[in-house]
Amino acid sequence: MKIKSARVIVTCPGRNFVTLKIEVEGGLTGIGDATLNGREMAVVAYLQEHVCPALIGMDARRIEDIWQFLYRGAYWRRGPVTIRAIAAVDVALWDIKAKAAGMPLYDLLGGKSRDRIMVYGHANGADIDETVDAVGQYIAMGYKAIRAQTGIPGVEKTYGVGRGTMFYEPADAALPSVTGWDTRKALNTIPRLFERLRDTYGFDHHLLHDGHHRYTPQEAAHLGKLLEPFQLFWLEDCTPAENQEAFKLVRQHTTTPLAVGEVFNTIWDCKDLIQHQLIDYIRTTIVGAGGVTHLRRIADLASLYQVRTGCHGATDLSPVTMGTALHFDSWVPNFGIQEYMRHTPETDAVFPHDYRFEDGHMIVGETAGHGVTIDEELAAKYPYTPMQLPVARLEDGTLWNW
Ligand code: EZ4
Ligand code: CO
Repeated sequence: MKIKSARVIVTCPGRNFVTLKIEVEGGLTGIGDATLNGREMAVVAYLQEHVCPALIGMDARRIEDIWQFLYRGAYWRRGPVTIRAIAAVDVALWDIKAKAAGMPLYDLLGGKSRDRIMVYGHANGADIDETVDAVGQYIAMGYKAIRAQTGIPGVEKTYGVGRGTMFYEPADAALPSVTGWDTRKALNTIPRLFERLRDTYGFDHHLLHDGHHRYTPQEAAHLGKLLEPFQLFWLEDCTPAENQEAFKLVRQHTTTPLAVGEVFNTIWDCKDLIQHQLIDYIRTTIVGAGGVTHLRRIADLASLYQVRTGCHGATDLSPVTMGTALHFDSWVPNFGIQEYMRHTPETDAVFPHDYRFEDGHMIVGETAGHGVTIDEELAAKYPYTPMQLPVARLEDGTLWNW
């Protein structure tokens, strides 16, 4: 089963997506997501210049060997650009293998461990009142788990607050826009938000919050402690994890469950966090961690320490990543939850798929492969549009973590 062609497709149905399409002799095709929000064309060049030419003639059945060839063979290991290019190849090859076997991908992985996938949606508002209303709307839509982010008085364009409630897109301008941050004001607001949410809706739903790397370890520990009475499902990215040891300080002060990993690339980024039981959920997903082949390795390590999965699922992960993640989620024994931000109707039309939302859960499709395709004619109608993520600055102008 020799690889005949490998092509990159860039499309912008409201936001940019990079997709790799691989065709093998005999005509089977598979696709993989290679989108890196705000840095899309770096992955396009990496694939077109350095990866696609080397794939031609390789045996598409040898997924593990091709993974090792692209990872070890590059000599320059890791990094978000490299790992997304590898993920795209890996997912396209799993798609082809599953199609050739006539099976949905989850069956190739070992079969389903569950019938449906619990997801969490994103509720947000300009202030606490609006956010409380937004959470109510998600409960009405059937969600069992909801992430809540609110505007913070005195903070310009707080992270996580959309300009409309449906389709929040942080990458909003050709050059990075400037947003604000103030930890004192956040610590004054976020616990009050969750107090209101529990007073209003009780304790039946899972509530989540994303700190988006803004707090120091001590501040994160303090926030975790303040949030304990409201029993969060998790507090995400409470502090940057480049120094994995930073989580020791947070962990020893709070029982609020901790999640991290949407910016991690490989098992090495989460090794200490998992081994020392400093986290409860690992957030890496298919496109961010080298595809099915490598994410499976991370999940197996995590399972030794009762750490569960919580795959990243923001709108900058294309429907190809969502579909593949749902197959992974169906199989993985130590599943925790799946993030689900709805894509726009334009994006859904460019990427026809067989998964669906029902009663707070996603239902994985039964089509052979990962169940997501691309309508190339439609994709061509939405040319690449430069968009970058914002930056964050403190009130005195200091650049902070966005
Ligand atoms: O800001 O994926 O938990 N979800 C998130 C996301 C990230 C975006 C960045 O591209 O933090 O919304
Ligand atoms: Co996040």
